[in-house]
Amino acid sequence: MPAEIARDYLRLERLPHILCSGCGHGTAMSAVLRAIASLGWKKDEVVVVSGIGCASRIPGYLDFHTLHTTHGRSLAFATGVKLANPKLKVISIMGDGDAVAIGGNHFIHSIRRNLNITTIILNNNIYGMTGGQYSPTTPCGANAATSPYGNIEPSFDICQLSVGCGAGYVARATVHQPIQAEKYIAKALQYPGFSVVEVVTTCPTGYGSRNRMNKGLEMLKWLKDRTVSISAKEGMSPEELKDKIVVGEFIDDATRTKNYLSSYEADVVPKAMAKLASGHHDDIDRKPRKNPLGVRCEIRLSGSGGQGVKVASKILAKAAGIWDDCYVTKTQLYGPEARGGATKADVVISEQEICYPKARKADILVALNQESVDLFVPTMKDNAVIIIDASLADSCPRTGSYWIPFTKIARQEFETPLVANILALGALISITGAVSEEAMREAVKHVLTKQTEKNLKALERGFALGKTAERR
Ligand SMILES: Cc1ncc(C[n+]2csc(CCOP(=O)(O)OP(=O)(O)O)c2C)c(N)n1
Ligand code: SF4
Repeated sequence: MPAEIARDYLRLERLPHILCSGCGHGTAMSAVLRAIASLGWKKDEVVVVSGIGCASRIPGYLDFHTLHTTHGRSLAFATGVKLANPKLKVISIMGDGDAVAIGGNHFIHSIRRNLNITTIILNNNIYGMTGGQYSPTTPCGANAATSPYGNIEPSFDICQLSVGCGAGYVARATVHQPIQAEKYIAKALQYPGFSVVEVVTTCPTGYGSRNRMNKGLEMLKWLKDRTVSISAKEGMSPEELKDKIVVGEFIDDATRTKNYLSSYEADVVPKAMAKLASGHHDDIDRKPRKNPLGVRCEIRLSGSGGQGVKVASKILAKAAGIWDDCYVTKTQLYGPEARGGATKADVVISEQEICYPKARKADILVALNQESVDLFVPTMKDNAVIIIDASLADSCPRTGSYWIPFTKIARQEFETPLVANILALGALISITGAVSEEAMREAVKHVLTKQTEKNLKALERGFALGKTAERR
């Protein structure tokens, strides 16, 4: 690769690379870089995405925006990037296992959507990184770690698969012909829809060593001997074509410009805007309860794991959605946070369809311990209603909060701290009116099928606490 391309486009500090001696992936990477350089693209406008595998390590060496994601999911991430910012030039580099085994479904459906993404598949006919298991492109009869007596499955033809799925630009080259690979990649990068370039490459470690080709050079010769061009293929019989690698452009159809984004702009956006303008946001005849806090009300419940934050959020969401007939979403933490420290659950209640399900800057915060006060109060709206368990917290950066000793009252009056969450819910409702009291009673009965009477009592007590709560 020319020195200036290496200097400009490689993360030199990441070298030496992890690829084995004789691995063809480096040759393929150089072809990608030369193709990008030939187009004069700025580094900041290029995003290279990969999954997992030796091929997928390549973006780590490239000085663009790069994403190293999960095995087979490269195109899911690439789709997200493209939808979020269609101006970016999105390239997905994958191995054959990544693209057409575990990621096969993503591959065919990405082709169907036809977003402007260039997919470069480094096909070494094997799972290289994990030790040479056979992949969907391992030739029938070839040896692999998982087919020591020869692979008995027929192999996928990635290019035929792509054409069959409707891709508009599909080409194949090998690392024995890197200039041809570069040319196809450059064309694919400029193609206005989903494009696929398969670069057949060498893996002396995982594939060659099991098939009498220990060295990269032997594998290159093997590629050379098996390669035929599309034009040469025409005059060949099926027997002559057996085990051959057909290289060339399988389709180059620039008329396939309709894609998910253009259809979304043309067909979905005008209809959605018209619906919004008409003020009619739903086909169902809903009559959501009017929320005193506004059309969209965001509530964050927080505390430590074990304080019943999630159960409380479930009750609140069900009350609003089922009995108050509102639109509602509930999201919560599931991670290690939920088992200790501060945990949270967000409930969004709205009179209209909810586009974004999490609290951005919540209107109401219930904080059942000091850690959640410290963490979440700074994230709240300026005039948010803040309700704090005064038994487990003693300071708050904002004045005007409601301080009620839920846990202490729960212990004293109900002989268990476990109803503190229900007391807090009751107080939240009588202070804010975010959900009707009737709806809350129904939701408590529905969710808490054990100790229902005790919990209903706690809810009523919570209503009363809210009515007399002090602010400080
Ligand atoms: C969900 C999941 N399953 C399996 C693996 C193990 N794994 C890592 S790489 C790989 C195969 C990679 O093969 P390929 O995509 O052909 O790339 P290569 O290494 O040959 O370049 C597998 C099975 C994983 N990381 N994640
Ligand atoms: S295992 Fe194969 S694909 Fe992976 S680096 Fe080594 S030669 Fe390349």
